[in-house]
Amino acid sequence: MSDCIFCKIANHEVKARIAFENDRVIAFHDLFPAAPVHLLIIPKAHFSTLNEVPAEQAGLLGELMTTAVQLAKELNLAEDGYRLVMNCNANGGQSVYHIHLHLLGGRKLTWPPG
Ligand code: DGP
Repeated sequence: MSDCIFCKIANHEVKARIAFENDRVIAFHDLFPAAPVHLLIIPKAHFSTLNEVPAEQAGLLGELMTTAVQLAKELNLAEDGYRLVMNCNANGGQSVYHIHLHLLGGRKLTWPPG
């Protein structure tokens, strides 16, 4: 998607603080962090929302999750805890239409979110 900011980050056309990358997934620091640690883990392939991800891509969704857990461990969030969130469409609070898993940690997070 030529006009997608997260595709541009995945293609290294737009700068981001990258925490992890492989052929399928890239993780980078959120520009507007909502917690002391706030990373976004995205697939390099473009899917606008979770609704567009076919069942055959369940493995890719799983890799977003396992990447987030690995990063949480590396950043010493695992023991105290952290939150993984994926927002979908307007009511879910999605603002960037390229799926992304938020990894939030480093402070006590309230529940439910607003
Ligand atoms: P969501 O509301 O779930 O769609 O979250 C989108 C997140 O993306 C939000 O926390 C801010 C972040 N974000 C938006 N634009 C950029 C950007 O250009 N770079 C980075 N690193 N993060 C961005």
